[in-house]
Amino acid sequence: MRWVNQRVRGFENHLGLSLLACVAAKVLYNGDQVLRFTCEDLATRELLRLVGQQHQLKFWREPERMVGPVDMHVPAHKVTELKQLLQQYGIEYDVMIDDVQEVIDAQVTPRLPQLSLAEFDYNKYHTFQEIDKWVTDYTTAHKEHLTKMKVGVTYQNTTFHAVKISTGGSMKPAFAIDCGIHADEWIGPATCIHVIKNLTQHIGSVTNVGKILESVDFYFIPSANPDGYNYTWTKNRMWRKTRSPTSGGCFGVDPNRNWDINWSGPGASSDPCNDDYYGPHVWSEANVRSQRDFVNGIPNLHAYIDVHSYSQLWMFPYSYTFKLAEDYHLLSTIANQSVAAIKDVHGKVYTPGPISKTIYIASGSTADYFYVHDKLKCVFAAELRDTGKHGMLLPESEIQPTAEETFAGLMVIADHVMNGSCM
Ligand code: 0X9
Ligand code: ZN
Repeated sequence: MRWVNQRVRGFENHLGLSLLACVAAKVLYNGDQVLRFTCEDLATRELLRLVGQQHQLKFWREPERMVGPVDMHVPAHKVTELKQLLQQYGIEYDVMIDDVQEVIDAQVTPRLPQLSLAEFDYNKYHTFQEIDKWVTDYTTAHKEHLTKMKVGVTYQNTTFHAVKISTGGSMKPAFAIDCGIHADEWIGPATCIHVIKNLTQHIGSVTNVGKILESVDFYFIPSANPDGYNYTWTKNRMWRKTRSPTSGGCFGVDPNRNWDINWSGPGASSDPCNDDYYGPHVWSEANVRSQRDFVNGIPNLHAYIDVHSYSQLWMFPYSYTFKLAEDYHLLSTIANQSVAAIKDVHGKVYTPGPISKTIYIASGSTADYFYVHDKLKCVFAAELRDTGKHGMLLPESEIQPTAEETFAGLMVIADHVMNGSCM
């Protein structure tokens, strides 16, 4: 389970919204550290879970995960005490990030707003305003093949958009991709933008991607949680959820726990202050409803991928249960081919497998909804770079290589859509 950001919660509870707007302070992470635990035994993991719960710490990689290390975010004022405690228990760790705020500050190099195509630097992270303007300008510049489509509105009444790429014709199979449903996973939107550009540049080319574009329509939602994403730019870089007010003074619902597939089941939290909060009711989040309706309206949809970070995983349903998907063999074959294609680009190793067994059980998630409700055969959920050196705070220099390898992984899925395996 994820955490409750104690400082943010206290801050918002006690000051109230109006005053909060006046002070407009940013949450700072000076001196906070991320500790990595590599031991894989269950007893240590359980102990870490309890320590985290007791001290209300956020895990960047949770002890509940099926495989891999545990990464724990320790606020500056708890670093000394916690390290002493770990020493007492004899639990070894490495300091993965020495000062979280330093890494946050290093992620965005100072620059002017980029609100035109001429100004847009693809190797930077962008605000929602810049992303949405890019969507408008880029689709206009390539209007023969690209269309800007309204997905819907958010709780804060922000309209967000999708990009459709089509070389024409009708009843082509479609492949839909969303990025950025979790606000703090900045590499998602940046990757979606790169992939749209890369695909557009391949239109008409005598390559396999050119061929795919002749027979498959693509739909991208580059920034699926604009309220939360805006908040990561203005107030709290580590914000994950939406921004709707909930009971108890905490804000936001995990938009990847709010879908009508085993909603409120295992791997989701009933605590409105928890990062995995499933919401006051199913479909409580406006952006999630918008995404559902938009995707359900895509004609002839054959494949879907929900793009997250970090951990380098290429997964598929189920997420809410350990039960194997009915299309396990197909999904596993495609995922294996995707990770091989990804590795060929920059040598990065991504792990394929069912979501529940590769990461953890999560109920009410995007991927399961489209797999079960829309009966799509080819549904995936990816976790992009890295494996924890920077985590969510991936440097700008890694945007392009991450996008390139993701492109290769996505083209494997698109190839299967083209060849009819996902029908
Ligand atoms: O917990 C999540 O929602 C995902 N991991 S993350 O670190 N990005 O938060 C895992 C769930 C995978 N995605 C879907 N089930 N769609
Ligand atoms: Zn995520």
